[in-house]
Amino acid sequence: MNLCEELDSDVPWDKVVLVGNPGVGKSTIFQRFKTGLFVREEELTHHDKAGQEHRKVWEVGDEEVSITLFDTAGVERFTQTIPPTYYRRAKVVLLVYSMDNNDSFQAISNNWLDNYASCCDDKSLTVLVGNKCDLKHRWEELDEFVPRRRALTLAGNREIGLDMVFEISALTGKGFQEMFDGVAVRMKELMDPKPPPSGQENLSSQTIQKSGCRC
Ligand SMILES: Nc1nc2c(ncn2[C@@H]2O[C@H](COP(=O)(O)OP(=O)(O)OP(=O)(O)O)[C@@H](O)[C@H]2O)c(=O)[nH]1
Ligand SMILES: [Mg+2]
Repeated sequence: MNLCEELDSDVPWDKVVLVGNPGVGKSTIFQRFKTGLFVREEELTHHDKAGQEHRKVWEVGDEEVSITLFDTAGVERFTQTIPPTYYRRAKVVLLVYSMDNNDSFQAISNNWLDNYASCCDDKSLTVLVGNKCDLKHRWEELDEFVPRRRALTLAGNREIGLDMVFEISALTGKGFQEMFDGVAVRMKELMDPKPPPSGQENLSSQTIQKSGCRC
């Protein structure tokens, strides 16, 4: 077994990673996935902040899909990057921005999208996640807010399926189930692809073919 294969054997086949600027809510999303609850920042232990993974069988309809979700250890706070090993062989990349923070949205196209492209699985799924949608009702009083149409435009420009654009709140749980349902269904398709009806393109399919290194 060469070094690459050896490293690969440690990577869960159902790997889903959370990526995005500091403070967008990655750890809060992770905690809701793990516990089903909103966990306040003050309640996070050192262990929680050290980067974690958690496996869960997600039920959608009568299907069961295994998901191992990864959270960063927060190095992006200091370096604006996440080490390639974090993305290694990921099946799904959840690109998270905070809906009340334009910079975090800009960083998706200026930084994160190009950061991981060559490092995850050959076929990986990119998902755009606008977190903190609970702040939407305060839109008028907030200095900035990222409207859904901007996320849809970005998705269109970067070959991300429009059905993989979600707005959620890790605080209230709004949109959370729908997002993981959508991801789970698509993961199932990735693992068990069905051919499109003859003569038809599978328009909903937005698997991005990656090339180059498998870091
Ligand atoms: N209003 C609101 N606040 C949220 C939501 N999700 C997270 N937060 C808050 O946003 C702050 C940052 O959340 P984290 O989960 O620590 O963000 P992170 O992306 O893990 O940040 P780093 O680990 O520093 O990269 C915390 O105070 C959270 O409680 C949400 O959906 N709505
Ligand atoms: Mg965090």
